[in-house]
Amino acid sequence: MTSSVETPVFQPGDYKTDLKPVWCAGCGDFGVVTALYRAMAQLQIKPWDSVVVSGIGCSSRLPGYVATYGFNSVHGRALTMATGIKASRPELTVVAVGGDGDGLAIGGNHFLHTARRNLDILYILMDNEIYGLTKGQAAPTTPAGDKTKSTYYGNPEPAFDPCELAISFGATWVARAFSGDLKTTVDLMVKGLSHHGFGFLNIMSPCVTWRGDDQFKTLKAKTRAIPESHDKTSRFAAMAYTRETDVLSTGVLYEVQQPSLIDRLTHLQELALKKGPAPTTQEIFKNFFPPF
Ligand SMILES: Cc1ncc(C[n+]2csc(CCOP(=O)(O)OP(=O)(O)O)c2C)c(N)n1
Ligand code: SF4
Ligand SMILES: [Mg+2]
Repeated sequence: MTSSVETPVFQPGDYKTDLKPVWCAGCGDFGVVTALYRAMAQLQIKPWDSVVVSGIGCSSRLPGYVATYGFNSVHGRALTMATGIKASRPELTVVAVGGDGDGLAIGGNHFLHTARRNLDILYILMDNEIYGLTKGQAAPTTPAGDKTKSTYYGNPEPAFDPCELAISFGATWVARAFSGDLKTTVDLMVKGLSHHGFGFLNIMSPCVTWRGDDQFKTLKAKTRAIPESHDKTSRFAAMAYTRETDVLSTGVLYEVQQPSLIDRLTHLQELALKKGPAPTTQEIFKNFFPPF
């Protein structure tokens, strides 16, 4: 007899909501949400024990399509919401999602600080190199020289690589995918969801409306798997993959084990408890500040 433990309870379709995505036909974000259903089913994540949170943008609509708890919050604040949720309910699986504009422009500051805190959150960035929802303005990942709705004569600003930023600021798991390659995207989501600490998955996800069909074709032609021989624990080796121009290397760039913020806070709490009750405000003032 097969025990119920061996039988998967959740199928990918169980994570779908009744909402029909309003994304344009051919939008890369369809691949991202499909991959998330499959990854969650592979890990048998309980919908009632997980939260998917976002900011604002086409990509940020994703929580509405996933049958977990979810929150489509304020522009650029996906990670602040995720931080609050994880800090107050560490037992939950917390996934933050959104676009390059949301996470790297208005939300850039929060990206850095969430990475350095190493909270146990998976952040999935749907990078289409444009502000899709607001009709095609240049974003921090729009290549220099590209003509967009806001850069008619070509983008004068240099782009940056989000993975480079994540590694620099202390993310402990950093990977890159292409939403047109479903198998690799699912595999990376499973790994990212299983990682302890802040995981960052940058998914190149074409915007067919504001970047045209060429973006899909170009990304597909550039995509290569990171070789097995890559030393994922080396920052130096990982950084080399963030400086590529003609190639888009997909896979895990960087992976190390570090205590998360919750681990560090728990440790401090244990230390404080060992030393007896927490000091009163008067005691703190007496010991640390000059008399007043
Ligand atoms: C405070 C604030 N500023 C600006 C906006 C307008 N706005 C909404 S989404 C967006 C950019 C979306 O781009 P991105 O995050 O890349 O998502 P995409 O639509 O490309 O998936 C902007 C500027 C807003 N909603 N709130
Ligand atoms: S505008 Fe672009 S990012 Fe937005 S739904 Fe359409 S294809 Fe996707
Ligand atoms: Mg975008």
